[in-house]
Amino acid sequence: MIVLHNPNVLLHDTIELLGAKLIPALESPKRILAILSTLQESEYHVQIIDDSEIIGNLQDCIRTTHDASYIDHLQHSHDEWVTSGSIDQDGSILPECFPVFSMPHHERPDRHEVAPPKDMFARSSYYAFDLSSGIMKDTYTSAIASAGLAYKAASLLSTRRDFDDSKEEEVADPSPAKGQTIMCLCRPPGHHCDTKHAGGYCYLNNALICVEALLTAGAGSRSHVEHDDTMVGVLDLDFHHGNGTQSYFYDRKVTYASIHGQNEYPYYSGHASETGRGLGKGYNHNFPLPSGTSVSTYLHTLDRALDHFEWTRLQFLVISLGFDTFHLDPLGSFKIYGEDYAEISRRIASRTSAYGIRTVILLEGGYYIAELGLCLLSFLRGWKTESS
Ligand code: SP5
Ligand code: ZN
Repeated sequence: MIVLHNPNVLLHDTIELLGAKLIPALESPKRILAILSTLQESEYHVQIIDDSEIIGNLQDCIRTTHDASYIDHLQHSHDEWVTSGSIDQDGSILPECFPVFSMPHHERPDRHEVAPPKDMFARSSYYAFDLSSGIMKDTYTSAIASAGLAYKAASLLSTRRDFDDSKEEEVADPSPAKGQTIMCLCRPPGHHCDTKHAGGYCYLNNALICVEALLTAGAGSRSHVEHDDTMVGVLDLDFHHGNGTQSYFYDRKVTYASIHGQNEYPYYSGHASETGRGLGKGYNHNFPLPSGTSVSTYLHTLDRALDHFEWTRLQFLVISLGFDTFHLDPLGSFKIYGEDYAEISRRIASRTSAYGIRTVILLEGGYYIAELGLCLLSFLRGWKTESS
């Protein structure tokens, strides 16, 4: 298991409206600092990634997963607000007026066809869906660094030479023993944002970027492998449903399975009846669980979720991993304890190692900072007992 970090992820530090209070966002740099300090005392080495050497390819990949005008908004809106005197350099932009239309249904424009408003203040809500995605001066830099970790992991795993110096390279079926795993200490997280809306502390969807990078590399580097969506799957274990990831793959054969709090944020998605559409019908699997869910129910549900992946076709698994399922998390309501993450991890790794699946783990949420590092370490250790 390799752990990747980029110090630029620490720069983004903003505010949110939570429970009618405008507060420093719970999704803060302290989360990663806490994880790094726990890992420093552990047997795990953290590899520092500099995104300058991958930036061109990363930006191409981000343009396939996100709208160009949205990326431009993330990159330049803060400067624009500062230049016009609307905000201080150390301030954060929050949305103002969401595009909800006051006309009968048949006259209502499609949400995706509405042009961005000319008004600078209005654009902040055109490109967001809630008030927990403030934009400060370094938001774009951190979002790129976070996405860069996901992209780097994908390129390391698809260049099998980096890990495997045996002659396996030309063999069609990877040896089960060669399933490699990379954990990315991503921040900001990604699974709530879609192609053009920030929200839920997310700006660029790291899982989408990782999957697209894996699909492109898988198709490009090994000619006998078709660009086939079924070779990649996403398992989402954050407490909140990954609405952005689900919507992106909804009509594609990329398997998406999510276990999350029922009737919780982001409120309008995550129902078990959402199973995919068109080509993607049957590839989307939601497992909403009630408040107070214990680890035994959770593990039983995890086994059911894992049954939905076509393990013999799959080559890569991307895990959106949130520790907001922890019993003390301020945004979660499950009863999962630190040591339980080792068992959760072990159950996943027993499948990925049996089938030689290369895995990328992306950090999503988790806000109980005092034990965040221990939760993650427990997950890493559980993985190790199963995979090596
Ligand atoms: C990546 C991730 O975990 N994002 C989660 C963002 C959730 N933000 C909104 C949570 C709303 C909870 N409402 C309770 C308010 C009163 N305490
Ligand atoms: Zn979450």
